[in-house]
Amino acid sequence: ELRYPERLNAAVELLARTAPERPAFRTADGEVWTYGQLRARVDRIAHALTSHLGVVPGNRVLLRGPTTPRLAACWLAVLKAGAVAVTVLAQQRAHELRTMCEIARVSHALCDARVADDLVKADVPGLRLTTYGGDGPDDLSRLPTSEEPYAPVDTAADDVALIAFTSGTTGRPKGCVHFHRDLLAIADTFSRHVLGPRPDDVFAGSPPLGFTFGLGGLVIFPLRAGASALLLEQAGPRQLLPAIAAHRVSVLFTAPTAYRAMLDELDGYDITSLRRCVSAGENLPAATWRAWHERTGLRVINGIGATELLHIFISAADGLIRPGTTGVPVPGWQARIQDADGRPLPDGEPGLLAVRGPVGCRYLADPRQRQYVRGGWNITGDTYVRGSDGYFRYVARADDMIISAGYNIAGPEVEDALLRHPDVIETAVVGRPDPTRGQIAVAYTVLRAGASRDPEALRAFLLAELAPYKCPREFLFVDALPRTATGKLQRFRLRMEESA
Ligand code: 3SK
Repeated sequence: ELRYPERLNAAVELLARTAPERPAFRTADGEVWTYGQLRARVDRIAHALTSHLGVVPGNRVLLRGPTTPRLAACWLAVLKAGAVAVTVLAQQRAHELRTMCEIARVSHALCDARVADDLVKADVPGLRLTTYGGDGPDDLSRLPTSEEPYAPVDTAADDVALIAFTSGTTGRPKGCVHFHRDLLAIADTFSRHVLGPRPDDVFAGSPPLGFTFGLGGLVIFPLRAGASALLLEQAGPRQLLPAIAAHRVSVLFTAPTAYRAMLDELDGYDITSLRRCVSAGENLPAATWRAWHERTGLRVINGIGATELLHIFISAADGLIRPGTTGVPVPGWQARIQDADGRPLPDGEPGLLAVRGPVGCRYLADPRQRQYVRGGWNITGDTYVRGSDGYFRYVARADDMIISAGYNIAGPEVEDALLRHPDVIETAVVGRPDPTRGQIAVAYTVLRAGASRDPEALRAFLLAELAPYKCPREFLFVDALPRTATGKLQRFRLRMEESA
């Protein structure tokens, strides 16, 4: 069981232990911030927040910008000042920002000067907006501050430190409230027991800091381990490979689609520095795991996490990995499969994934809390099955099951099979209402450039891989699939097209 002192400030904990000359953050163009420099910058920002901007403990401070050391320093300063960081994505637009500011009752914002326009346009009543990295009169760099060490606010372990938003794949955003101790708990469970970071590790990856997958993987885990992180403003598959090679990245956090896309670009890059590859955000198809392993010799650590629970709670590493499964509950977490009434189901039967552990879901003033937390378990909305070996295998999001002529078809299983076809880059299989069968399966597919758009070839391929009832009745070829700003597939958009 994790035990933390009653008084705890997560930023102090993350910054205090590492020697000042050690590197903390790096950038693509070679800038290095040591722990000593990071501490000094955090303290300067914290002074400006409290003495000049009037931030007091408990105030909610919106943070928005591309992934940079400055953004990470602002996040740490907000926590050190006892305020609450409200993290959003740089891609979110004025209307979404206004909604999130209203939900979280944001009083102040620190925003990268390059993306401040949307926040200005959001016109949030009473919001005190300060930019960073710019040269306007309201930029942090212009505010009076102090070079003295900042005396951190003596927060309680269960004072609120973070409000992270999730819209899932649809719907009004939900603000998830997390405590100071939660921020350390994710490092002391998944990172410590599954990842096993070392002080000389260099972390990097694609998820932004406004997504808790990125906040954990690129700030909390490296700092907790005294390691460093390469913070990339552009972190698509095309930028990741040269960055890994140039900066000798050893721990990579990205999503299944990026692993698949990087496979096509690997030639010419030395990625032998990598020792850990983490995949989350979406289910990792076994075909992608195998292809990456064959080409690189690396065994991807698959994981399922949620903004509600901050980070990954089921996973496995090294020899414990079983491709095609997500893994087992991370030490400190429990998981089970249950039916819609909360009754546990036997191994081998698919049902709702229920988890509990050191971090729990607390939506800010949202009735959907009652659906997510039931009988002390967090119900993530995923359908899983647990094997007799205790491994959890993803079936589908609970609403991604297609029921066709009485057969249950899990879209992700068909997608996994399609991804084994050499011409398929990405695919999503969804249900279309059908007068005789209830629903039929339809496959939206992105093919490699130059591949022929031949539905019969895909059908013949699938019939050799799957039971015939699982084979989509229709194949549609598209240039891209709809995704959220954090890269999650938006099946509901395809379903809407299908029922229109
Ligand atoms: O939403 C997710 O899929 C996720 C995965 C890993 C860690 C954190 C999150 C939110």
